[in-house]
This record gives sequence, structure tokens and C-alpha cells, in this order.
Amino acid sequence: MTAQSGSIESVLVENRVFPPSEATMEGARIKGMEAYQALCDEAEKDYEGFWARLARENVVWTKPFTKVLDESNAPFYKWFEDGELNASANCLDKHMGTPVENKTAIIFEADDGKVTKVTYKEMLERVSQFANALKAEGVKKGDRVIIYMPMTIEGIVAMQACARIGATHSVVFGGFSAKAVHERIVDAGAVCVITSNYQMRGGKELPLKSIVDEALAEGGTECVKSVLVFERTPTACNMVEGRDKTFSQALEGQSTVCDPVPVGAEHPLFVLYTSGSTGKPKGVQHSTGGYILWANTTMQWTFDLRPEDIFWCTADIGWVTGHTYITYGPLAAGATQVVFEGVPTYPDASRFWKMIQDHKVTIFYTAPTAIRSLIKAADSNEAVHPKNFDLSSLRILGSVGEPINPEAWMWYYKNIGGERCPIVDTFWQTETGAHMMTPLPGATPLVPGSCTLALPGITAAIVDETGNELPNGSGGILVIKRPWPSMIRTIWGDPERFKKSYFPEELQGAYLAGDGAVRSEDRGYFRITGRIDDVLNVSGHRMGTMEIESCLVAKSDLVAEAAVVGRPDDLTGEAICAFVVLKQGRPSPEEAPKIAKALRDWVAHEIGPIAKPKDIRFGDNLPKTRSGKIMRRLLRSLAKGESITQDTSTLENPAILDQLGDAY
Ligand code: 6R9
Repeated sequence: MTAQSGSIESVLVENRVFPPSEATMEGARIKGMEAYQALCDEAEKDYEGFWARLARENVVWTKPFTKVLDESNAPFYKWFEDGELNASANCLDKHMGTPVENKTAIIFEADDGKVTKVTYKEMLERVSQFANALKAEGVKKGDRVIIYMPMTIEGIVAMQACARIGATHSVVFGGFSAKAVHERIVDAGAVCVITSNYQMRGGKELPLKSIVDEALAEGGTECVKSVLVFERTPTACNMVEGRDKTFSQALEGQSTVCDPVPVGAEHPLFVLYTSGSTGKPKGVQHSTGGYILWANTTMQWTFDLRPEDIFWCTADIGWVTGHTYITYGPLAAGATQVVFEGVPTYPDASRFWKMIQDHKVTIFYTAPTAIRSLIKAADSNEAVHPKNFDLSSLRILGSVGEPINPEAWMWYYKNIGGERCPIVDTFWQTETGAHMMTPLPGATPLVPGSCTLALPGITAAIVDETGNELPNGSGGILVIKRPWPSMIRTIWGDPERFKKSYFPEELQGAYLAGDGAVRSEDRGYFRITGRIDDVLNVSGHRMGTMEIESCLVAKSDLVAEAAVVGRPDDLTGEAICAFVVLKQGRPSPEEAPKIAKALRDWVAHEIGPIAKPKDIRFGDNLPKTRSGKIMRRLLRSLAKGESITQDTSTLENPAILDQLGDAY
């Protein structure tokens, strides 16, 4: 937190402002800044009363809560503690007998373009049947279930089915390695793994089940009693007698009726692992009541959701965005949503635009990294340019995962939104559960590259290293001053790390987001300047530098020492750069590319392809201070290709800098 916060760049002056058009404001749920302000005032006057009102309006309770916020054991806050509910019932059962019952819940488009639709009623039946199958496997309330699935209706059904019986799911992104799956199974103490034989991405059939097998072959996995395998493709996969069942075997004879199990509001709905500043990923634990409340409310507020909307969030269920804005939020809000299995560049880079046209998408929510790569593709190939498609159905655009640069924002605004659709630049995190700061379509004047203001009830502020609030215009540390319902409850199995990571003593009880930010002088708008810890944001995916370092060093036949830093990248936001000292010493220029490839393959195998370093540089040593500390500041400059102007007098071995010039 301390290292870089002083060097946060100052605000680039951004003069362009786009107030909401009359058409956007017409019928908006939160219409005009006065309406926004009224909600903020309500929260400020009576914080608990505000949240209690929303919790009564937006959540169905089987047992109403009488207490709102319990701060007695801060920072282990409790919300609506004596209330009871079921998350799946809040997404499905509550719509039965209403016009939503026979509405399409999911329009699924497979990698090969095949479209399948499911209504809310059908979803309820499928989730119930799957929940019964889980029960038959002995899975019960409080158990943990690992889900390692492709983007499919079945993945969403599996998550909802866990929620229905009160089991805590932990979804592992389908691009992660066997080692990552193993670590999560052991840390969570999972009793069941739900996976798929293969996944289809960009026309390729990629294995998933064999990765689960590899993970389960390692020690510490005795907790896993059963593995359920979705047959995504007809290709056979290894099945272990007595442990593994296909979905068809597991579902056979199971009833499509299953009563949802009521759980306490604080019951852990899910644990989602994310990178932190140490080598070990953190299991971010979320509650049921507060989480569902904010998932549903933000779905309605941020996207100004209307009954006729066709919503499309392009995230994967392996990330928090997929949890909140695919599996839970849209269903809780009764929306029709598009779910996409594939990748934006297959069969070509117009796939997103074609899908918006085909499904008449009205709200489109994606990541800056996707936008940047599609800009690049459209620039070099007319045929995939969005101008060839009818995007007139669009009403609202969204951005999430990393800061969106003003150039990409303008392109998105003009070429996708036809200068008609507001862009909601939503800032939030795995830990926050749902949106924290975002413009509201019918209220907030937009400024490219800014997530504008905190949602009503969210007390975002910028402070210095001692927790004192800074005036607009000065960069600092982003905090949330008061607890909010959808916040992280703890790190699974590590309450001490939770306290230390998010509520450091210096910050006077505020939640430390881990990002730097600055507020504009005129409007007080927030602009996120990037992580202030050892976490990189590569294509919107969080990667811990320590995690990659530990992985490189674990290749002990080759690597003696490694340091990983980020550098800006036009396409991926940040790129991973590894500085490596080999046991054999510096490789020859002929050898270096081969060793670099071997190291990349190793990282892909150990963590996942998204963690592969883009640049690898070799030296006889790393630049260190006389006391032996790696000078990361210098490594960051080298990674950027800058000439070293910093003071290197404390450096033990200045000659090393010359060796680190070539990237492989
Ligand atoms: C939802 C999600 C969280 C980190 C966060 C920040 C970055 C996310 C952003 C943004 C600028 C936005 N981030 N949204 N930065 N503007 N609109 O991405 O969760 O994977 O946990 O990442 O992503 O750095 O701290 P997660």
C-alpha cells in the first residue's frame, strides 16, 4: 500500500462531458441527478434504514430480519443476520405466477453459433433437478462444491443448484491449471467437483475433466467424494468408477421439484479465489442476503433495467462479473439475458456485433481489453467493422474490469453506441460483490475514463496513508468508509489475512480497495489510476506478481531467482514482465528464446495461460540494494523500455542493468 501511492500520476484533464439525453432519461429508474442525490441523502440520514428498505423491497425473505447491521465484531460485519432466505428462490421461485414465469431467462449461443433458449420456469425445473442430484450425492447445506465448467447453461444451473441446497460453490475459471484446481479443492475442502468432459472455445475442443483428474491425483483431495461430468461434446473422457458420474447418470430419475433450503443471511453463498499480493490466492467469502440484495439492486440501477431489455454480459462465470451479472443479478431482476460460450474473435472479430444484431441486445456489458482488441481488428479488416451490423437495438453500454482509456471509450461510444447510448464504467471488485462506483444512465453526465460517482449508500473516498481524506485533485488511496451489504465477509479459513489485507490499522476502519484513485476538481468524479499493491491487471484479470514469481522459481531445474513486474500494454492494459536468473547463468541469444518458451509453457501449466509472461529478460543477477532488496522500481522502468534516470547509487550491482535490456 505504501510503495507506490505517492507516485500516482496526476489527473489528465478530460474536458469532454456527455450529459444523459432526454431519450435516456425518459422513464429512467433514477432520473436526473436530483433523484440520485435524494437516494444518497436518504442513506446519509439513516444508513441502516436505507439498506433495510432496499432489503425489504429487493429480497424475498422466508424469515424477515429484525437487525440490519451488526458492527460489534468489526471488520467482521454482519448484515440482516437473523433473516433467512434462499438465493436460488430469489432468482427463480419468486417469478413463478408472475409474467416472468414464461419469459426467456437465457438465450444461449454456443461456440458454433447454435442457439438454445430457456424460460424461467424451465430454469427452475433444471436447477431443482440438479439440486436433487447433488443431494443424492450426499451434498448438503454448508458443504463446498468446486465448479470447473465452460460457459454453458449447465454451469449456471450448477451454481444455482448449490445455492438451492445451501452448499457453498467455488467456481474455478476454465482456463486455470490442474495445480490451481488442486489448491482450491484443498483450501475449500470440497466434497464434490462439477466439471465438463471438454469445453469448446474458438472451434477447438479443450479438455477439462482430465485436468480435474490430474488435480485429484494429488494429495489432500480425499475430501472429494464425487465428480459430476457434463458431456459438452460426444468425445469420451476418463471416468473413475464409483467417483465419477455423467450429468445424465446423475440426473436420471431425479424429480424436477426441490424445495429451496432457507439459510441465514450470513450463510456463505460462494467463495471465489482471487489474486492478492502474496503467492497464495485468497478465497473471497460472500454472504447470501447482502450479496443478493446488491446484485439485484445494482442490476436495476446501473443498467436501468426494463422488462423488455435483452441484457448481455460477456464475462465468464469463473470471474466475479459472471457471478453477479450472469448467474445471480439478471435472474434476480427477472431479465432476459444472452449467455455466450465462445470467444469474441471466432469465427471472426465481428462475433460480438453480429450477436448484438441477431439477439437484439439492448444492454451490452464488456471489458476494455475486448473493446481494444476489437478496435484493432476493425481497423485492419473492414469486414469485421461494427458499421456492417445493425446495432440500433442497443440502449446502454457497460465497461468493467480495468480502467477504460478515453480513446477506447470514445470509439465504443461512437461505433457501438451510435453516440446514443450512455456507457456505464462500473468500478468494483471480487471483494465488493457488486458495483461500487458507476454512472447511472438516466442521471450522471459521463466523462470518458471516469467511473464518476459512488452508488447511493457506498461511501467511497480518497485518503492518504494515515486514512485522512484528501481534497479533490490529489491522488491517493481508494477506500470505502462504511461497511455495505455485499462486501467480502472474510478470506476462507484465514480471518487474520482478511483483517490485514482489507482493514489495515492506519486506515481507521475503512476498507482498503487496493486501487489508487483521484477525484476531479470540478465534479468530484473518481478516476481509478490502477492497483497500488503487487497485483497486475492483465486483460481485466487479476494476477499476483508473487504468484508468478513463486511459480517461476518452482521450476527449480532451471530458475534460481525471478522477479515479476507489470508494464503498460496497449491491448491488455498491463503486460507481465519476468526478470529471470537461470541456474546455468545468462543464456546465449540463441538459447534464450527456447528457455523463454519453456518458462512460459511452465507458467501456463502451473497457473494457466493468462499468467504467461509477455516479456522474459535474463540476467546474471537481479538489480538489488546493498541490503539485498530487489529494486522493483528499476525493473518497472526497464520493462517499459525507459532509460534509467533514477538514482542507482544504492545498487549493489549496477552492471546488471545492461544485461536486462533484451526481452524474449
Ligand atoms: C469486477 C472486477 C478488481 C480490480 C479493481 C481495479 C480493476 C475493475 C474497474 C477497474 C478501473 C473500472 N477494475 N473495474 N479499474 N475502472 N471500471 O473486475 O473484479 O477481478 O476482482 O478486479 O479491477 O483495479 O481493483 P476483480
